[in-house]
Amino acid sequence: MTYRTFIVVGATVLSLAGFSTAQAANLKTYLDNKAAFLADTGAASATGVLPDAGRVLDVSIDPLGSYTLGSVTFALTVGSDNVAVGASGLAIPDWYPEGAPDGLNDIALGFERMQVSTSGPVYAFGFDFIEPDTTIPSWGGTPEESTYELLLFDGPALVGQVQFLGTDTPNDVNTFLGVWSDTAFDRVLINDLSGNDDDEYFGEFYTGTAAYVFSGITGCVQVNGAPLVGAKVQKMQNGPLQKTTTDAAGCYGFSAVSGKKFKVQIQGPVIP
Ligand SMILES: [Ca+2]
Ligand SMILES: [Ca+2]
Ligand SMILES: [Ca+2]
Ligand SMILES: [Ca+2]
Repeated sequence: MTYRTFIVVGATVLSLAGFSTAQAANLKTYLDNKAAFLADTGAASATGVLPDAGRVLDVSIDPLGSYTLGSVTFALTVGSDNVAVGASGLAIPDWYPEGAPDGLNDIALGFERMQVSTSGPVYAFGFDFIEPDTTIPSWGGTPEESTYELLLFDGPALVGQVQFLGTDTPNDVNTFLGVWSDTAFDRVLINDLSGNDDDEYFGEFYTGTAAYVFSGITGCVQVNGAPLVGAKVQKMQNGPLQKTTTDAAGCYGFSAVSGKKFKVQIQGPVIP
């Protein structure tokens, strides 16, 4: 391994042979802070108050089906099996004993994986959420800490991804997960990475169209088309050296960049 040096000026990256780079979305995440999300982003409810619609998506009936509520459309993805909005017509009278997350109807899934598309480009996306542990209903499966991943897409292009660790999300109380991006997106894949069908419940979804303004720098690195994962990255500028590593998508980020000229070094293999 050797250090290949990328000179970065503003958002322009001069890449070397064998390496390619891309600008990743700069993201700000919100966990258990809905008030700040709404205040910062200007987002509003996209779904409105959830209706009591019952099972709206079922892989055994129509794997390609969709369900539109307000300005968002829900669809199944690989690994999904069903989505219910409220419990009307289903054998179980209510999903969550407390009527959470908002005291009204909630959204429940078999395996917690689905796609949520927006009616146009958005920059802010979030939802009411509850992860039951001691309060899980009898039909909710065996509770465990479930880590959630949100993949933000602009059409076919993945523009950003965030994770909310199950150990970070508070249990048994109403909470909120949200993300604010400086890059527009129009659909989000929500994945419970545990692969467990233990229930988490969703409330209203919120979207906003004001872009996040980020003062730092991020980038993604590929080597011969594959993400460069776990590579050491350091940023040199006036002040202390900042270090990080690339994530599973080959992306890295530094905050608090002052001025426009700095140098980013990424450790990667020598390309023959
Ligand atoms: Ca869980
Ligand atoms: Ca949790
Ligand atoms: Ca789950
Ligand atoms: Ca479930």
